Amino acid sequence: MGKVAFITGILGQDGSYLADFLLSKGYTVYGMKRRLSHEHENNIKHARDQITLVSGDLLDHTSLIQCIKKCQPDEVYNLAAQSFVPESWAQPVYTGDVTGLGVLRMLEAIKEVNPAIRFYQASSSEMFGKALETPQRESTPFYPRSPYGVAKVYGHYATVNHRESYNAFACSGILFNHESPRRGMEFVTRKITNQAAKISAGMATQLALGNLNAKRDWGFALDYVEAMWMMLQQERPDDYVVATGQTHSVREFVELAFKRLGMNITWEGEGVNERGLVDGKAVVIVDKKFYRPADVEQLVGDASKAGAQLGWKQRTSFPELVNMMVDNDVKMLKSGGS
Ligand code: NDP
Ligand code: GDR
Repeated sequence: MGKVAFITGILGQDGSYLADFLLSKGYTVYGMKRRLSHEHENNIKHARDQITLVSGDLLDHTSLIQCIKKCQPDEVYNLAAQSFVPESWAQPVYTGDVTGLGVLRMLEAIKEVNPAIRFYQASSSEMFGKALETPQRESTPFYPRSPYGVAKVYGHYATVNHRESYNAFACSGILFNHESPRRGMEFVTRKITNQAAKISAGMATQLALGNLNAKRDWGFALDYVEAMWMMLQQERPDDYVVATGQTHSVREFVELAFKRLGMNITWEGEGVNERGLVDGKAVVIVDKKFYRPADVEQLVGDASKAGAQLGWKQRTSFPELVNMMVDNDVKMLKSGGS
């Protein structure tokens, strides 16, 4: 008999790729979906008939118990979160409740219904924040810089604590930024590729961004969901960093995206006055409103533990990722999407 997986956050970027990956491994896949005023099942529409959606919310402990009872999973992947960092300053308590306490609610639901279930927690490089060493590894101390990062640290330690207190098979995957054509439009990579595609098609004239100097370790989401699965197939539960080991600035991402569209950017000015020019016209501008109260300036991960113990490796390079996202947005615009 194939295994059963229950994925929270299945309609998001990672949840949808993980569902594809687990279906290809013969899993029965259940996903949790909260009640929203608008349906948005775009990311899973190609596999919709193979996935069973159940109703629940990380804010509602009872709903989690009911979900676990209904699906009887072998593995739970907790990918749901309020995951957009800037929103966590606008809604700090809500973010703490969903992204932090929500993890504990799920762990407690599993303990109550079936403690043998294997659990994956979607932890984040944002926990390293103002990084205390470079590159960041499993032993690097945390220094979160946003209410989101603080909530993820809570979720991480709740996971570790259930492992140490109750012998739970609970793993925390500390994943660095990973992107894809399914990335939400508000995150910087997708915002860039989508707007660049529009500019190239004559449907927009400018791209407004915040901190161009921020550097991230960007990988491809499909490569990363494999690491989540690998963690739950080990003999013993543990925590792992998943990253590419390379870091690039937002500015570099912009340059590559426009280059893919045949536009070469040159830069002039500094800080909020910096502009990216194509043929003398400012196509990239800086807008203060996209600056954060406290930013994470640079992240770069050391995934050697995941490489040595899980056999995980990155398959998609940074330029391949940028090109894939740009090409997808060009195609989407041509077919009438936005
Ligand atoms: P997305 O924002 O694309 O997906 C998050 C999902 O969580 C959404 O489908 C959302 O549902 C769901 N969700 C939000 N609030 C609740 C709630 N109260 N109850 C139930 N579901 C809820 O995130 P990603 O796929 O990019 O990331 C997956 C996880 O990994 C997140 O926890 C994120 O914080 C973490 N992470 C992501 C990284 C990345 O680079 N992508 C890196 C490191 C960690 P709805 O569709 O209804 O809004
Ligand atoms: P991040 O991703 O905060 O790292 O969190 P995001 O793409 O939002 O920002 C990355 C960096 O780009 C800078 N930036 C901008 N960001 C956005 N969103 N919009 C802009 O216009 C803009 N201009 C510059 C930001 O200042 C930042 O430094 C993501 C999420 O997926 C989290 O859930 C996850 O935990 C981490 O990655 C790892």
